[in-house]
Amino acid sequence: MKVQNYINGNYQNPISNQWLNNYCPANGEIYGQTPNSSKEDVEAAFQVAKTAFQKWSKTTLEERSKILIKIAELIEINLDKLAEAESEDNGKPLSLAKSVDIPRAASNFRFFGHAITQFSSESHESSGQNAINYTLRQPIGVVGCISPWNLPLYLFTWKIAPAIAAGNCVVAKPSEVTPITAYLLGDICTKAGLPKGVLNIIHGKGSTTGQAIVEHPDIKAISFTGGSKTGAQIAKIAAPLFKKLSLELGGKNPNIIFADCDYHAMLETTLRSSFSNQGQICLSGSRIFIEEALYNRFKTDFVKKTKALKVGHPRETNTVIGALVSKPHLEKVLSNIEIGKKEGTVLCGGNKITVKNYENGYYLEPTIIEISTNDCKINQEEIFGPVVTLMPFKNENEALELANNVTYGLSATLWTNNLKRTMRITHQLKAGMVWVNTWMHRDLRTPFGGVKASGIGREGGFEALRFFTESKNVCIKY
Ligand code: TXE
Repeated sequence: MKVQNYINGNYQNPISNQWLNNYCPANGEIYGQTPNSSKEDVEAAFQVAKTAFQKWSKTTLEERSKILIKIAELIEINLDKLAEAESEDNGKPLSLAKSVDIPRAASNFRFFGHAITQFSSESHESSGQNAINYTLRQPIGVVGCISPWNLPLYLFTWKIAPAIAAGNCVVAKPSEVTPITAYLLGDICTKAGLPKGVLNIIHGKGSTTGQAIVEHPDIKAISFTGGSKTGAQIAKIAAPLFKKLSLELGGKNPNIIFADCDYHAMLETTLRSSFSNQGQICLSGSRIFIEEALYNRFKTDFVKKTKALKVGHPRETNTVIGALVSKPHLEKVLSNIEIGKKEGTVLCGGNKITVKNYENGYYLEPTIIEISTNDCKINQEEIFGPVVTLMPFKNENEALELANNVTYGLSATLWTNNLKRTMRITHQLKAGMVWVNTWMHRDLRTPFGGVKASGIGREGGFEALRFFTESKNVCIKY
């Protein structure tokens, strides 16, 4: 499959005719090409977006809402095709793409299609001074959206939908590792009646295409999801250009388990929070801390259940763990496991798997490593694969210290039935999102984002609409 850029409602080749190979993680074969777009392509996209903005920013909220909801419907109609494309491109189980990734991409458009009709701004009467202030929230202009490979269409649309709902025009770049569903989205937007130039999808490497979007002086806001190092680099470029920035970066999330929790619900959910999507979710609970009294029971059951998880071709219906996204990523995860072998004890997994008929695919056993200190590389750096650590704790204070002692602060999960403890711990956890007795339970109205090295800014709900608008206070004396 040859991916093309989507500019002004048309598919086209990159101006420089530079291409990247696209690999299928399930079998390691090249199955297509993707543009490696240059500054010139980004400029072409910017120019049409700028023109489209004149009209799009003035459309009624109902009109925007209608188009966004139509895009959601077309994503749902094309669910099978999009899920198959996502699974082939990313290596994730087809069942996961069908039940999570693609439905969520549709929800993103439907949610922001509705949210924009409910978005309001403030008014402040200066009492006794005969003046009233009201806040105008106006679209920014042309904005940039850059997304990663782990949840390709899901995260791409999570940015694009609020950006266009708020009246902006967009230059968007999906990950060059997983470009296919973003490519297919262009056609869906055309069919839904999205005016030309409102959304432009440019493909290519981060260091070429992505950087050109960030460096563009007139793209005034960047919404980015990806690694913390990349986020830091983007922030460096954007700061002197005074761009608005939303950075959703990595995580090294603690999963704190107390002995008084609902054991079976915790065990099943912990399996998911550890290994869903091959552990390639920024919200994965990769550091598992267990109260001493429960430690041995949990360790035995968790290892047994993990060993039973079926690793296989993403299309097979009994596959729970598919292929990792790329060869370099598989190698990165394996090298972290090697470090883990020195820092702790591998309780299960740790090896590359050869799946019959797909010998060159990027398969890896789900891996559990037991550690005795939090101050080790595998508990401090994001691995972003099916690898978790186990460590016991003695009491609440120690659990909190272990959880917070890390440079990241995206999310945390707490398992307990003690209400007072819940309140104490949730207040003290240094994370942007905390789940209690659940994991990745999402409500699209809630703020999404992290603290510390996990980024700045919040996405989700009205937070996203605030990010994609500039507020202007108007003070009227009467
Ligand atoms: O991400 P990158 P990579 C973490 C995870 C992973 C590591 C590296 O630990 O192992 O990051 O993954 C674009 N200017 N996460 O290398 O490079 C890039 O093309 C502008 C966590 O794949 O950050 C892609 O579209 N853009 C994470 C996007 O940024 C640039 C999800 C993300 O790629 C750019 C993915 C630049 N200079 C990885 N360099 C999460 N939090 O969900 C790259 N890009």
